Amino acid sequence: KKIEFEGQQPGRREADEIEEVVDHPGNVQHMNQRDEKEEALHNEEKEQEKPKEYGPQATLRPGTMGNFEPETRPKTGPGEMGEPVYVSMSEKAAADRAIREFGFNMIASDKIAMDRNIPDTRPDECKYWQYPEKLPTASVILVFHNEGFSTLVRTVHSVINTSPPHLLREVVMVDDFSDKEHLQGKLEDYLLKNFRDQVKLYRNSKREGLIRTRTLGAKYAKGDVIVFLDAHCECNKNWLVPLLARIAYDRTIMAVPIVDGIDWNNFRYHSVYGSSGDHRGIFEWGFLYKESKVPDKELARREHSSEPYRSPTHAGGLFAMDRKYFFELGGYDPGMMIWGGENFELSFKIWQCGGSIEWVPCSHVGHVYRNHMPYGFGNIDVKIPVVLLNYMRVVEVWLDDEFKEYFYTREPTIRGYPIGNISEQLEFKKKHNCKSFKWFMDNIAYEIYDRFPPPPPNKKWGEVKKNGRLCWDTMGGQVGNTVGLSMCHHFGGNQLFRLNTKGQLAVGERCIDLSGGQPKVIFCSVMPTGPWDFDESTHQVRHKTRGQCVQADGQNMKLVMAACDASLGNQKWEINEIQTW
Ligand code: LR7
Ligand code: MN
Repeated sequence: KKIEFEGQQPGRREADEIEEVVDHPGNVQHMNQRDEKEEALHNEEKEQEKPKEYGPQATLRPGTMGNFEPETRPKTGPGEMGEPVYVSMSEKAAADRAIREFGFNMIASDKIAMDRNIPDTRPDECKYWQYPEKLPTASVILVFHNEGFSTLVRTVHSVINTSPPHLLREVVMVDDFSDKEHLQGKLEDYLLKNFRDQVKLYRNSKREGLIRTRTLGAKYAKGDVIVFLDAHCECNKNWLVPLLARIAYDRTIMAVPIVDGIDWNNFRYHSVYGSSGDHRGIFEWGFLYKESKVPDKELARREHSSEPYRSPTHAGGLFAMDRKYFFELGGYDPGMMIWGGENFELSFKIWQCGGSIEWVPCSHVGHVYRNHMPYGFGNIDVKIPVVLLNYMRVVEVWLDDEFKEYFYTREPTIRGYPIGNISEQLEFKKKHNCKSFKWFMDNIAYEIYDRFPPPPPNKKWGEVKKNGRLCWDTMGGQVGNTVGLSMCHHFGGNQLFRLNTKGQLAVGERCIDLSGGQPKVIFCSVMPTGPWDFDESTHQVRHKTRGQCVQADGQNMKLVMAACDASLGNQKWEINEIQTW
């Protein structure tokens, strides 16, 4: 059985979050409606920091143009100006096949020109920033595994069309052991014919995963700055220069473009948050990546809304960094595998060891969010989800003990799993006198305290079962689902319930409370939910404010609420801790 790891499939990482914001192309959570007032209060308590100026190299001069703003030649054709492209009825079957194979509708992509125009999603002000003439050169690195042809190659065209030639040293492509026919000779011929030596193609001789492959790409690169992009991106006007300008100003800045959305089905290009960005990267305690509104305190450091702002973390795929600085930090932890968590490793390392991360509103790049992750992770001998292994390495190296505990409260089944050697990482941290995670939380990622309050310890956790074989199950875990009964699978996931000392009942990052008289999946709120209680002597699960107990409706594989009666067999539950490895 394939273990579906809650929320972690790429492009789907926030799919269950859609309820919070309907029109969200990027599947990234919006949290701007949450308690702004509480946040303002919190910020007032923090001492005001001195604003750091945008940098002596850049000035805003209304009426003049920026550095690389070639005129857009209007074109007609499918997908021009980022318009959606639809397939015909007769193409539908092929489109469905492509979606299964690549996570994108390649039939739609194939209709779109390699050099299509996309709408300029930047704030207007961006046209008037003057950037320095002398900037570091960039190597743009694209790592790929079994990507579709036109989406991959369109990324290359787009990078080259939108970058000033004297600043783009090269495009470095690294094939992570793809086995698709169209990525073999056909790709080589295409690159050679269209780009000659401007694009360099390297191939791994075994599957390395995106994390190690990126480090390899950085080793091959010759530019002063490395810029990573996913292999399905389209770059917007003058995206590169504002990133390089930040690194020229301070080489320990990781500069991150604002990520626009490109639809996996019709390739519509659109901005996710509006032009000025105004969201930044954070996380919850299970390390699901989240984006939320930039705190006012951070915005107040700037003079113009088109200026960069600091962010605790980044999504992972798109950023620019001084190449030597990347290696001074040790690159990515080579013990991390295939996919996931590397964004946190690099973010924490940068912040805690003296650097910073900035999101740059004048740099916009579109990314195709997949419908699902189409590839497997190859043959690796890991008994917990690979992503969790990666998180554990990050947690064990970069978090202080109190914060580590929040992670294991959220993921209790993996405690103690052997994660391999991390002595080099710990050594690095010591040698470079890196700051504590608490410093990072208090000074950089402080909104997380309000957004995702540290979880109280678990009082009881595990499968909730009856007769040894029927288990409570959130049936996919989406908010609004009623909790039902299904055969126990012992993999945790949607059958893993946690009752904490405050009486909250949680599954993954979600909570369970009564709604319409039934136990349902809800968004955990800062307000206490439940409270629930487990009676160790009668084995009943009680909702304390309702005064009712959870009862099995075995016929219908449902849970119902009923008057508590300890003599009833269908109100007796076992809660057993499980180890998934
Ligand atoms: O084994 C692999 N080897 C690879 O070379 C698996 C993937 N890859 C390549 C792949 O072809 C692609 O070019 O690595 C790149 C990223 O893989 P995706 O596109 O499948 O990942 P994603 O976009 O779903 O996931 C996000 O999280 C990942 C966690 O490890 C990476 O950091 C991705 O770069 C990251 N993508 C973004 O940040 C895009 C924008 C925001 C979002 C969400
Ligand atoms: Mn991607």
